Amino acid sequence: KILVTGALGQIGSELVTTLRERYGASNIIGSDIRSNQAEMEKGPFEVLDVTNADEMFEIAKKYEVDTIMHLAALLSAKAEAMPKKAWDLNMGGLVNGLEVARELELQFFTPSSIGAFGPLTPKDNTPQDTIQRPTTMYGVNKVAGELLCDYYYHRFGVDTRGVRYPGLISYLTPPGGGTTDYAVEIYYKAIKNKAYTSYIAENTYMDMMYMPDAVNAIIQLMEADSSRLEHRNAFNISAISAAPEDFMYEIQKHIPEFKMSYDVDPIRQKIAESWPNSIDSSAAKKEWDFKVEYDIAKMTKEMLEKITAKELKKCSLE
Ligand code: VAH
Repeated sequence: KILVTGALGQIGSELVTTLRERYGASNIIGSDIRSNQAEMEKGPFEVLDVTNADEMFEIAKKYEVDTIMHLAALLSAKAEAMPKKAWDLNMGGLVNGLEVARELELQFFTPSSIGAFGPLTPKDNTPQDTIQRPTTMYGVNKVAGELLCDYYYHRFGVDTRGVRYPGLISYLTPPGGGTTDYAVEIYYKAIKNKAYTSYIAENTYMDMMYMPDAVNAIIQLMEADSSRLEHRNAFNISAISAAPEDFMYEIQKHIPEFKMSYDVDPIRQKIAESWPNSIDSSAAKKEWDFKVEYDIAKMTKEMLEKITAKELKKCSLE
């Protein structure tokens, strides 16, 4: 049985759906800071503030879970706007989850991010093992989180595993407060307005991944044979290295009249420039057969189709 925190978030919502399909709805306990009627009808769901250790322990015990997938966190741009709150939630929630996993002997997953790298990190084909001196609160949280998860593995034997996610793109739940969110907004705006004004400058490369590949990576990693893992927290994984104009070209293949303009947000641009242009996923491929199904062309086709269908459904319901 798996407890997912942040189950209403960008990753959590698609992860819970996939886990319910794979392991049975009754074995997946969704949780988030707020309740959600629709979610509660699909399977077990609990309101959980991850900064409350006792609450998390009680829920894990009540459902006799054997795994925690901890996704509740503030993303990079929001964390930069409220750094102390980000520290309290991102680090407080993580250490609570690790303590519950230690006490109840649970397997534990939490994502890191390409945000765990900083300006001194080699930017192209960033290695699995390299310097990590991020200059954002989010990045500080992610590096500290990686070290904390490795500590709980080496010190207490907790089976902790993680991946460094690139920017994630999904049509189900939009991201909240990330730097890579432009890569999601652009699809919605392409359909709605046939135009998009990017807050990230052209020629700014970041790693990206379609959400189905991101969710499959968690399942692949968590089911991997532990004896094969030389690394644990956290594996570099990526699928696509792209700049805003790459999305424009792909979208124009489907919407030729699509227009792109730029109005750069200095805060998120600065964050983006401190991150890698492309990262090396070879350790994940070698140690747990990481693979991806979606490149930017296949992702774009599916995103436009799924969002169009979603918008049409919404209109018919109105
Ligand atoms: C963010 N989407 O923008 C997240 C992610 C690599 C980016 O960490 O903060």
